[in-house]
Amino acid sequence: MPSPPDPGWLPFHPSPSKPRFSPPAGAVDAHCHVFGPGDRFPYAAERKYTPGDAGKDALFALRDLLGFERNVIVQASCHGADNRALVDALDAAHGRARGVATVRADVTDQALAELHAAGVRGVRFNFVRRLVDPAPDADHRAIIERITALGWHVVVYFEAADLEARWEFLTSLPTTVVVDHMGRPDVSQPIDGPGFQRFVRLLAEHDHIWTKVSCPERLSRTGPPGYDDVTPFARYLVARFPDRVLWGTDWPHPNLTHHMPDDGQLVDVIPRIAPTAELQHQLLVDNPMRLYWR
Ligand code: 0GY
Repeated sequence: MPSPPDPGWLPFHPSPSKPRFSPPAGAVDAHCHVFGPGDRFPYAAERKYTPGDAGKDALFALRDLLGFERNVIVQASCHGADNRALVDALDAAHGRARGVATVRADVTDQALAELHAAGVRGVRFNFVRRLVDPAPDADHRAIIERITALGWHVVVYFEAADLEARWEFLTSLPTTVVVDHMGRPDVSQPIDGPGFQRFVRLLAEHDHIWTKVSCPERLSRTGPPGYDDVTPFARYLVARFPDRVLWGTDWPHPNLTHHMPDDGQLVDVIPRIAPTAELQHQLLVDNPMRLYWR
């Protein structure tokens, strides 16, 4: 029997609006997930939350509604290192999706080759303790040794408070490193304050480090529809690092407790953080294509 979602779990928006902003042809939603369905792809025993199912068909319908052409599907912690739901979605996307997997240090070469054939182009290291018990860095380094030959990169998720402790690790990696959700800044603090500027320095001094200017719904205190307190942070990063930023919906938005975003409204934030057609094209097409469809 699949487990029911956690009490109070917020399901994804049942009828997102059609955005007013039309993404450029070939746009990529570079951060989204698939969950289950749990009766076919059971959630991991070591998971810290049980989501409601959010399968590939709903994801692809959302992609089409929002005017995107491609997805990058990121393995979420609730599936642990069992990437079967991810691979199933990649297969069904017929080349219109790539994946970021979670693997353990003892993953076999054959398993990596199969993930690559399915469309996986990176691994995710999650350091958020609410979501996982982080693996030791020795494990991360062992995984990196295995994936560099495949041309993969690393996606990392951490809280702003952990940046200092992770600095040496992140800056020493030989691959491209993509930091999820702008390193989760405290947006009640000023942009030119020490917290956010430490993150800016990480990118300014290390051009192998990229970031996703995603997830205003997780970071905002002012909330929808405009997420006005988050947009200046994202706009700053897009202006400063236009060739190292990615954007994603974060559908189906796990672990939100206050509101569930309308994904159409999230897309309408894009022209406010990337105000010119050129910046929009870099953010939504050129950068993700360079990283995932080479
Ligand atoms: C996200 C954010 C979250 C969850 C996960 O792997 C995950 O379970 O990343 C979160 O709860 O902040 O990017 O989906």
